[in-house]
Amino acid sequence: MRLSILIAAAAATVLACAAIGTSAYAHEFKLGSVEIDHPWSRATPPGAKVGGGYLKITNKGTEPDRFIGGASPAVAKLEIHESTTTDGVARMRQVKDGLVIEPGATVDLAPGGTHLMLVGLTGPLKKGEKFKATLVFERAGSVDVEFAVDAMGVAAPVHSEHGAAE
Ligand SMILES: [Cu+2]
Repeated sequence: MRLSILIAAAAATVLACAAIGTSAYAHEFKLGSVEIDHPWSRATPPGAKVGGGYLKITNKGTEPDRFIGGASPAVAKLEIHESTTTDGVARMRQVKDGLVIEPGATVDLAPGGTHLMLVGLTGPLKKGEKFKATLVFERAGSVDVEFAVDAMGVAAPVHSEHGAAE
């Protein structure tokens, strides 16, 4: 069981490397029936201790999976956060049980909504840089991805392979 997860993770890494090889931002990762599109983040001001991580996760399988978190050398902790607005006050809270992704569903972690919280940045995130992270799913296992850092404050990823000449 553990070995098969390792093999799957290795295969996913190779796939991801092949994708990165074709274009700086051809940016998609796959692990079993889970597809991860565009992990990205925003540049942070000097001294900032937190940042946001954004991505789309699609479950192409026939069973629900659960995104339970991850880790990155760029931060002390990666937490899944949910944004809510109560009485006009925006708050975030940690999603401790993870996010269920139903078969065929895509979960969009984006600014202003559910997101990954990068807690305890080891240094500022700079536009144009990338950082590695491992994302963990209950069924699919662990997948290594790279987050691309976009400009400070952008609402959506500027980089995209969609619409690029191929
Ligand atoms: Cu948050």
